[in-house]
Amino acid sequence: MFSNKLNIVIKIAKQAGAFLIDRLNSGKKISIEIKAVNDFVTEVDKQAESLIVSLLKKSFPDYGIMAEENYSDKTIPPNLYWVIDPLDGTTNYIHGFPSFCVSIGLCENKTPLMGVIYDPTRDELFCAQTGKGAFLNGSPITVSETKNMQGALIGTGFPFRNFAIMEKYLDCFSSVLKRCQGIRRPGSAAIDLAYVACGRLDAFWEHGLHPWDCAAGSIIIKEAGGTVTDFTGGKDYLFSRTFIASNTIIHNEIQEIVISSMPLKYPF
Ligand code: 2AM
Ligand code: CA
Repeated sequence: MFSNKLNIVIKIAKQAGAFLIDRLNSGKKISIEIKAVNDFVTEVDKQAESLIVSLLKKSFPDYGIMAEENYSDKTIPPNLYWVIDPLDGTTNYIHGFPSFCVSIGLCENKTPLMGVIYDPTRDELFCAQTGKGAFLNGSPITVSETKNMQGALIGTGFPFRNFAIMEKYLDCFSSVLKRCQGIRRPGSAAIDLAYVACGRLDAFWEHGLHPWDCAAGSIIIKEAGGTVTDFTGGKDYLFSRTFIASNTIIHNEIQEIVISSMPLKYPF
């Protein structure tokens, strides 16, 4: 059903997901480094990333790599490149809170073409490829049909490091909360995006995301019929650090609310 390339990436994501679970269940202490305040990396992130990168390089030697724990040069690779988050939701993982995943996207310039998100705690594999639809464990998925914010369940991410924006974020949070059915913040952006794609959430917004948090999720949402933009409504959602996703129907509504309190351009 899927292309060879997608099948290979699915296999790699599942292998990395199994590694995350085995390591968590092994009972062995996990060593944690602090990258910045409230920004952690564990030896498990690094080992899962090495595993994914080596397997992708073996199958696709000509493709570039942009991976969370080894992204130093900050440039967009010239050809097709993999965008990898080996463990999205590291803080959850450290606490054993079951919302974390492996996220692998394939991009060309600023456009995602293929995406795989694997949640090993629920054995849920979300994937998509341009023009071929979006899937959860092999079955087609679509975004919700929720008609307005009043009927919507919304995902977000809180500021966790740069607290300069806190007041504006809380204003924004309050405006969204007053207009919708509820807000959820499980702590893995990639899983939140997968949930927009399959209709469990109707929309999602966050600032400060990196390409590896949202590359795979963006193509999965688009293939499921959703819309992904930056805060201005433009297409720079992977690199602008401002991100809104929705079921398309409520996109303008949530964008308007978000930008009524949040600045349009990052850094804020
Ligand atoms: P990460 O675990 O891969 O770093 C959403 O808030 C995103 O921010 C998450 O997908 C998470 O990706 C990242 N993040 C980093 N540190 C965080 C923290 N202390 N709390 C929540 N999210 C964090
Ligand atoms: Ca990560």
